Amino acid sequence: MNDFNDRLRQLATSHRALITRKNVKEPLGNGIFSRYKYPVLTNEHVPLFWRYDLNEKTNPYLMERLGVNCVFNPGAIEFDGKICLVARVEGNDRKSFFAIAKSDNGIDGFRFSDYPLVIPETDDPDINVYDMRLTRHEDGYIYGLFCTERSDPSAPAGDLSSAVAQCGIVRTTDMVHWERLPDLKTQSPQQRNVVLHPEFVDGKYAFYTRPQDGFINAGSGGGIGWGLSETMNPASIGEEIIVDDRQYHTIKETKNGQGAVPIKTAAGWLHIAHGVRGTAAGLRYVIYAFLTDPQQPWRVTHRPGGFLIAPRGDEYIGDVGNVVFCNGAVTRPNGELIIYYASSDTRCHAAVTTVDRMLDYCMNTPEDPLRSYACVQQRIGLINENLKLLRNATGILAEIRDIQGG
Ligand code: M1P
Repeated sequence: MNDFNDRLRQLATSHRALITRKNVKEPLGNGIFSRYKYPVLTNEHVPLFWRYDLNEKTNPYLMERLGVNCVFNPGAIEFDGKICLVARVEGNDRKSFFAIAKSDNGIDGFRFSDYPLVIPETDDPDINVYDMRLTRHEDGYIYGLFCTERSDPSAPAGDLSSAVAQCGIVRTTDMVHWERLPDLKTQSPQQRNVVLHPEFVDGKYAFYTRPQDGFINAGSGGGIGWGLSETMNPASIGEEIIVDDRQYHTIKETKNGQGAVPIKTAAGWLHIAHGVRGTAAGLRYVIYAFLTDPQQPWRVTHRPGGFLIAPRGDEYIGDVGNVVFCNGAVTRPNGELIIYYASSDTRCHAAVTTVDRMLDYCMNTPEDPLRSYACVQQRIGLINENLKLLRNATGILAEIRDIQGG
């Protein structure tokens, strides 16, 4: 066998092993959700024929010709009995595009379709597109709202980094053909993390927005916003109100954004979002949850304090470290909820829970009391109740008391 064929065989063997690897649920978890051991999608899941020229004549060294740097921030939806992730695939050239990967169970066996998604451009071509949220709307379409990024025309000469982010919109009925609609119009100079609510509100399309002054900085803006549009083609929001503001010395001090499409439950809309704060090592992105009123989805009813998911272990490492980010979740008919999240802008993971557990989490986890002293009081309340229970306990509860020598 020549070198080319030998290398080809090795590539095929390791790719097959990766795609068919069974995922493993972590043994104990925190009672709220369970992580899975392996990422569900990585750059190595991308088909070999997207990356290599497989013709020995034109690629005798069997080099990667169009490498893929990372696969992250997937939108998620169940379609035709499969869990579909529309992932942000970033080539070695830094441009992102969308590609769909499907799995039967949503935790392993994801395979990309043969081609990436073709997202038509508007008259003002996108330079970069990313982070699609997939909403199955009651009007019958599946909408994909994503970030479209273009260079900032008002940037001073020589500034090749300033950009304008806005919300691009596509829709489909088959997850194959995507119709591009005009970008969402709002009064904010920048928009990212825009999500379409799945139901009409007052007969209008409803959007979660994230108004902000700059490309990176929220400035005087920030917070998860809310606005209505009469139509989707075009979609245009006048006034935006803030549903969930950022707040001093919290996990969402710097900025926050709606993540997955909110999930309708008996107790209200379940939201999974991200919060960002500054640290000496740069920004830290975590995932948090909250609940809004069933009839008034813009009104928060429950705010469990702190983060739901923060980076752990290898998740800290990647192109943009200390980041977990969610823009897709899927509920299954058995009540299971799979939260898809990416770590450090590099790879995609699944965290599995149920809607019931998440409601318990949202409704019974105390709010962030916002001051250290108040946090201590909050914790003393929990300790007091537990010690009362442990005082005359037997069995495993007694064992827990005895571990502390009490
Ligand atoms: O790099 C972290 C994340 O940064 C952005 O999120 P936000 O708009 O809240 O700052 C997005 O570009 C996201 O894709 C990225 O994961």
